[in-house]
Amino acid sequence: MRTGVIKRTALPSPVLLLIGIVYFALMVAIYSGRVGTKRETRPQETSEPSDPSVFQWKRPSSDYQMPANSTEDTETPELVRLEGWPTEFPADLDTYRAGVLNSTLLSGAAKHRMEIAPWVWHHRGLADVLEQKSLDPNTSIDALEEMAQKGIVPYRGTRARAAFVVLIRNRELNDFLRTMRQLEDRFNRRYHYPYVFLNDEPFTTEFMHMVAQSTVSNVTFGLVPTDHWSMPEWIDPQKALEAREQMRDVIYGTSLSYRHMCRFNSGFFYHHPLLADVEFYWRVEPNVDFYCDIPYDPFVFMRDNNKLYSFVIALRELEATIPTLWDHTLEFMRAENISSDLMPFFVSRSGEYNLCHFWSNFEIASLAWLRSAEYQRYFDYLDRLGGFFMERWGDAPVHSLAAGMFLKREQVHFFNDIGYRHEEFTHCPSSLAACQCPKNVETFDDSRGSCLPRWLGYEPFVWTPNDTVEAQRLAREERLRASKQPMLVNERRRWYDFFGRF
Ligand SMILES: Nc1nc2c(ncn2[C@@H]2O[C@H](COP(=O)(O)OP(=O)(O)O)[C@@H](O)[C@H]2O)c(=O)[nH]1
Ligand SMILES: [Mg+2]
Repeated sequence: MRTGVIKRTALPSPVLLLIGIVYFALMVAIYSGRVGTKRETRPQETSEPSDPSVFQWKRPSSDYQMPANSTEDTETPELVRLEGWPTEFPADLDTYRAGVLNSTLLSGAAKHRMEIAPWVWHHRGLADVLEQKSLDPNTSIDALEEMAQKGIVPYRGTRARAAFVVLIRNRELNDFLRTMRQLEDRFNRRYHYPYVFLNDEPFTTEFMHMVAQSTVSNVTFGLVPTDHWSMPEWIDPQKALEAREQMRDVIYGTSLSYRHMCRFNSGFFYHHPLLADVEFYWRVEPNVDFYCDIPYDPFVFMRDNNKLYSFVIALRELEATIPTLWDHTLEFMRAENISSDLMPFFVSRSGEYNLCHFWSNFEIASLAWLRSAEYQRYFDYLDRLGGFFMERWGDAPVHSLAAGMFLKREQVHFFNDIGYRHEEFTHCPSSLAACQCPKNVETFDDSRGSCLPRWLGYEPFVWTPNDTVEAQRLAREERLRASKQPMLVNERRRWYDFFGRF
């Protein structure tokens, strides 16, 4: 051994010096990207290891660990506070939250923001970082080179102020990652629109890391404010429980959380503080499929063509979930003197709601529309009636009937070219080369229960306040007659007639 050491140290010093210089020059060349492909491509902002202590003390502990064999590309994504949001909180977050909720100094949006702030986390995606750098002449070549190496498509258009909005539970992570992969591959890898994730419970670290790792777009994680996810004081919890018990045979009939979800999607999500700057949203659910390439920007399409609402699947609602929704909607239309050229799409000859609705698990729509005074009045009216809890009103028929009242036919768009599956219902235009429709799966378009043929053949004509009065008259007559409708519907209607309101 000793011999070897002596041999090495015995090399003539000019040779050592030369090797040193060559090695140094080679390393400089590699790291500055002039030689080979092994360049350090991660930008300064994300190459700094995040400080796990900053992150972990503020959230419930999780036993999740990033995989031990994490490579440079799968390093723990950095989660940071959103700009302009509070950054420091007391250690006891439950007490903090209760304090905010009890505060009489705060109200509305400011209160929601304060309440959820400790659970709001943001990950700045690499696409955003590099896009920013590519705009600066000093860094643009490096940024574009890095994008090319990492397969990040540079975006040079004018994006809409838009985001994907995902209401989701932690346990649905894997189902969402599948969906997200498809959404990225089919569309967002070229556009890098941000994602906003919402949950009635805090997101786990695992959820946030895995999601942030699965896209180069920006992602933000939030919490639903308490008063957007609780029973209002005018609902009697005991009566609501009994109502749920009565709906045992209806899908999600006994679920309280499902009702919170439907009410949140009907009347609150568009007020969430994380969506304050967003103009168009694309609602995405876990475990849905996207089958077609989307080579254009649907948000920009909506914006530039004055579209306010869109769908891919339209079908009939289960009547047992909305026994009195139509009666109340007619009442609202009468009170508001509504005329509309879209409402006839939703009404049968006998003046009844034909149960058609746009399936809201896919939705690209305008938040400004949902925030409009008229939409809000409709939601508030429905909410006071209690049907989100006493029946099981879904956000889909609520959005659809609102569209029927407040939108024109041409403001609603059918995205025929977006191949999509939710549960067992699929819309996939096999005629489009950009689509990979699954074998042996029928597109729902022409099936029984689909409202698409009606939509395609619908020629707008104006629904007037007189039509509302006539529909109410017909509804009263119909109810006096022995009805063939499901028992639950009749029972509910009797209940409604008896109590007037819940
Ligand atoms: N955070 C949270 N999300 C929910 C809850 N219930 C439903 N969701 C989400 O709301 C959406 C609709 O729920 P889903 O179970 O798919 O209902 P369906 O599409 O009507 O069958 C999905 O994105 C779910 O992840 C809940 O209790 N908490
Ligand atoms: Mg679903």
